Amino acid sequence: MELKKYIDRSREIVEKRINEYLNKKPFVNETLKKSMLYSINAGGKRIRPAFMFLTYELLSSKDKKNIVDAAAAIEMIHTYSLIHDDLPAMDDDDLRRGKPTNHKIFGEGMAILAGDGLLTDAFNIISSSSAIKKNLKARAVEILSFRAGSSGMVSGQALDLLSEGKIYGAKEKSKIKKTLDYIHRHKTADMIMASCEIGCVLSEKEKYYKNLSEFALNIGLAFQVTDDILDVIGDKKKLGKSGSDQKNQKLTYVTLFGLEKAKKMADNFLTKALKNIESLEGDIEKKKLLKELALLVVRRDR
Ligand code: GRG
Repeated sequence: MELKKYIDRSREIVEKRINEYLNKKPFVNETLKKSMLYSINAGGKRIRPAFMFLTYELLSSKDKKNIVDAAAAIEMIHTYSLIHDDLPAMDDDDLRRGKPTNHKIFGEGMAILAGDGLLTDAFNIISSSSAIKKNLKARAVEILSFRAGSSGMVSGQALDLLSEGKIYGAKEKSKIKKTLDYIHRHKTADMIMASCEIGCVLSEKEKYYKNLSEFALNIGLAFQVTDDILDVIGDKKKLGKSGSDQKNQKLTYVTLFGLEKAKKMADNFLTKALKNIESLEGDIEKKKLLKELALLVVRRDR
């Protein structure tokens, strides 16, 4: 199977499941529901569900549909993080996925609540899943809450916020690099790690957990360096966002090392990631697709 087809199919089943879940829920407030659905249906790449599904199908002979509630949960948390990231108190962006950001349409208060709703409902969709075994659901929730929480994605975002506009002296380069590594590791890589880790746990092949966790860490780092590069040289139309790193005086690999070195760094992370899964035994076709997806992370244009 071709990778594009695989991603399209993954996107289709995850979007269907989230819409079905939110449409079935009793909502007293239609505006809140509209605001949540607006960002869910704004057209994300759905890379995290694809990583989760491929990890699962590489290690298990079962179909990805069995874990759709877990993939939906990861995308709901990812979408919440983008809604909050775009708020005036954070990156203050007007465009996301080529459309006005959530707060531009629904106002700041409703955008905060839409994010809160998606974050909390993510844990509900997974813990109430009838398709996933009880003990595996508990493991998945443990991983997801750890990676998304205050030692995970939120801690990366917090350090990112604290580093904005800081002026560093020439001698501080190694300290800045450490700060930047921490930000990328948590703000971006943690959710990709959760995707592969949960895919592995649900396949019940925990012996590969470490390999997949390290693979996803390297992919996450490659993903964020590529994001920093695209923020500078990417086609804003294709990206669907305005590129706000410079405006926000963001600390990025490009501002710290320059474009060429940043590109080499992304390639190095990719090489490390591919090594992490070299020895994995499983479905050969899915392994090939997982490697292609890893490559797409650094070769993408949006
Ligand atoms: C707790 C108030 C509060 C906010 C938390 C944690 C957080 C907000 C934000 C972090 C989210 C963030 C901006 C991470 C960077 C990762 C990144 C490059 C996201 C873009 O991911 P893509 O390219 O997006 O996969 P699409 O639109 O394709 O889904």
